[in-house]
Amino acid sequence: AFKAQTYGERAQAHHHTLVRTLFGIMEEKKTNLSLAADINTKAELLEIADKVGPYICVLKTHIDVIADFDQDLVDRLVALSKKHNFLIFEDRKFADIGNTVKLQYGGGVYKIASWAHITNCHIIPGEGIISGLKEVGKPLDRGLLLLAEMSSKGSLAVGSYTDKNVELAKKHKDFVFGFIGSRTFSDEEHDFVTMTPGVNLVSGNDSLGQQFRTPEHIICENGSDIIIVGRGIYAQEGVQPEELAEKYRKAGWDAYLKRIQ
Ligand code: 5IU
Repeated sequence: AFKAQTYGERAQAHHHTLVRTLFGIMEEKKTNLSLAADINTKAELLEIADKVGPYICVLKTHIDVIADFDQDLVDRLVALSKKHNFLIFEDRKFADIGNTVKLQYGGGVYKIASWAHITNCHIIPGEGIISGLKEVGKPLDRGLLLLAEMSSKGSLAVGSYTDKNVELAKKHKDFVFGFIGSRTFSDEEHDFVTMTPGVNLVSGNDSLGQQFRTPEHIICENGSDIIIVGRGIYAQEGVQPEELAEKYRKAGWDAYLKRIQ
């Protein structure tokens, strides 16, 4: 049912503050595109975030790959998120016990909870990881995605493990708002957001197990909500990233319009 509803309709009915904001941005900017910025210097990350910002709803970061990370980078990313109206998703993939992830999420060098609207975790340690992250993130109106599936070849996140993610998300829906996965996991009562990595205009694989599917397949057929695109946008020789971002924005949005028809 949620598959056929507009992002705007779902925003109005949703209990989670972050989802209302996210769907609102998507409607306003007509985009379900997230940039996966696996970039390793501060200057280059800021440059691409500023150029591609108008076309995306979410900027996905791996903050620990930035060689010259400092607090100023975070301050400027937050300023860009306000300038262009996008959310920041630190793809941290927490995987430790509740007490440890609290420290990793709230403190350390990166202080992720202070600037990332969204983060994610594996449920391999059990429910305590969600409870730990929630203690830090919920008071700040942050949101958590569970890694229900992965896009890489041979992923072990399948079957009953995927189902367990959905079960825990329902139990913690005051903080968990969705999944990383390849399709929708919503049912009649629960409206979850799915974000899908491994997206390219041409399906295929890279040499390290990544498997690419098209926006049409992911959004229209599988009912996912947001496409996450990295190298399709920033790794094409001779083509500006903003030009490619607009191409992916349009492909994702057209697939969504076809879905809600
Ligand atoms: N990513 C995946 N697959 C997954 C998960 C995360 O590719 O299952 I969870 C990340 C890795 C990278 C981005 O940051 O998404 C994909 O970038 P490319 O479009 O360049 O493959």
